[in-house]
Amino acid sequence: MDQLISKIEQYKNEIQSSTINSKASLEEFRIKYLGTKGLLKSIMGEMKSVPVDQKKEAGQLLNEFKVFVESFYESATHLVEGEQLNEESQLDVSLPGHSIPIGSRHPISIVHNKIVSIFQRLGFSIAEGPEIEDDWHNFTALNLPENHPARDMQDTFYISQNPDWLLRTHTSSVQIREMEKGNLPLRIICPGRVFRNETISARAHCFFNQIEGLYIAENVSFADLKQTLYFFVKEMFGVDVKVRFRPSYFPFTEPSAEMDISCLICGGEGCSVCKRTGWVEILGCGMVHPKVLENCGIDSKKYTGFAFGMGIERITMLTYQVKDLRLFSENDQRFLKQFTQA
Ligand code: 2U9
Repeated sequence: MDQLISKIEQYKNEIQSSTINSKASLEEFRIKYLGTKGLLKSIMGEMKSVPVDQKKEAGQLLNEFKVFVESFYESATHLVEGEQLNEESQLDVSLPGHSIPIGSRHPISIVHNKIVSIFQRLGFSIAEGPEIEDDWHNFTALNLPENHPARDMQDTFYISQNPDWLLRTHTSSVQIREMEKGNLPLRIICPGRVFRNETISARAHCFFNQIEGLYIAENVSFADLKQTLYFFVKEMFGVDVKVRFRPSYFPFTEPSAEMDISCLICGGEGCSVCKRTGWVEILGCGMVHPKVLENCGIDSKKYTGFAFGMGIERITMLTYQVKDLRLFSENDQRFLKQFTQA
């Protein structure tokens, strides 16, 4: 009996100090203690040689030992299976996390944001309006004569259900809507997408983005227009860039002008971008035509105003030397990821 007790103690110590950390060592343990030729079976066999008066006590000890071995095996199995699971899912909580790739801003958005923030600093607020317009807001109110080529089906997308509806050809229509509200003085910029019925090429597209500006108050002069645009050019392109105005014609402004800046590529020396002239055109502008003011119910004797308009794609192409306008709407990652917010 004493021999049996000391054997059980010895096995218990052995089991407690054993390390089971793999499927192989778990199986080794099972065979050694719980297998058909295992130690549990053989120690149970020793009951035969225990004297009758001690059989009860020996039976209890052996049963306890059996429960001990089996529960040890069970816990070891859970442990090994848990580790196996971690290995399979390759979960290592000490590793640094996966970085989530962040996109980059579209070049048109970068330039748009920069232009908008410059005019906001001058006190202009943003106004928006519908992309589907009526003839009045897009053409008639802007003093575009009945026979003007812009009204032609060749140049404008009309909505087939209603001959009065069209896709706006400029954001001037938004400014007409703001002027009609009658809250003067008015100082707004209108960024937005506009549509023209053009054959798509490297230089033309059927839609593009514009920013137009409008300032209406008492005593607004052409000098105010020039100073506003000088400030814009210095902030946008830097203090060394030169500016010139050329007389022009638009039905909605009188007098009208186009503004050039010295070429950003060659600095005015002459290159392929400026077609060897040293100058590139960036916007059109002028004093709002009195007829346009009157069309919106504004007294043109009391109020005057200036307006300007520019294409964002054109400015973006000049800034980043993009040679093909189509790249802006093709969503090619190789093109888009090159632009960083300056
Ligand atoms: C109102 C009155 C006048 C906005 C103006 C231009 C000149 C101009 C073009 C630049 C390139 C359009 O994107 S583009 O093709 N724009 O040259 N825009 S004056 O004049 C207005 C606007 C609204 C009520």
